[in-house]
Amino acid sequence: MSNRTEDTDRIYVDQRGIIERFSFDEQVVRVFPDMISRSVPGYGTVVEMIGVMAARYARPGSCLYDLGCSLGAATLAMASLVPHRDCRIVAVDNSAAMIARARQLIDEARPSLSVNLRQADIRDVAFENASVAVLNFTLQFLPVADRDTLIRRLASALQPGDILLLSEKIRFEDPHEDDLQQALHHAFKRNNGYSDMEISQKRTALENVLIPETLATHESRLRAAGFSEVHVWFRCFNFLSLVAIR
Ligand code: GEK
Repeated sequence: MSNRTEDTDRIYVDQRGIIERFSFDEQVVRVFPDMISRSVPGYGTVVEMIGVMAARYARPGSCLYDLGCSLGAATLAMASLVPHRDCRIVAVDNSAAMIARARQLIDEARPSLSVNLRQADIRDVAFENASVAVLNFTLQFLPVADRDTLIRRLASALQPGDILLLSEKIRFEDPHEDDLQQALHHAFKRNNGYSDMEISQKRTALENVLIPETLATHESRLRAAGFSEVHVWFRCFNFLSLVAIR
């Protein structure tokens, strides 16, 4: 359990009459590292391995895209492990509060690769000279109708042998397994100090904001877009991470 510091996520501790749609505002940004590590099983491992995989697949002189970068955790993992100093990272998030805080953290970290931080919607970004694209728990926040287009645009920006790293919360076709995996995820959150009320209020706030799809849907979208291989390299309960090779 983490200490009760001012950076601890207590957003849903008190019972609320009305629960507003979840948004990545200043209140969330302030507690984000604590929130995501207590809510997403394996988050630290996933971020670290994004660095490891980017180091293996990044082509010299190319761009690495961190899409929905939040505070730049994946950006910093890639910057510290990718050996080609002429690679550039483009890190994009549409939350002004996230980008402002990410800028401070990235300045403080003084990464050895150049980082271009942009406040933009990832649906509007033109991908140029890409060899690695990261969607680390971001695609799940796009309207389902917009997901095929983004994945197709990424596939056509990447060259054969390049990679897309896609991490998502997923749902399961079988209702029994879906209930079970959700219950296990909630047990993980309770073990990290969230109360049943916090878990349930956050869940309500995320309804129709975070829309999970099945692994089969992700796999078929990636293949239809032109990725030749799709591998699950990490999974814990209803969270997984895929590497898709162009
Ligand atoms: C990490 N990748 O720490 N355009 C740009 N950004 C968006 C969009 C969009 N359309 N929709 C949502 N976001 C990070 C964690 S968090 C995951 C990613 C989570 C951004 C949103 O503002 C938020 O910062 C991020 O996607 C999702 O490795 O909180 O579960």
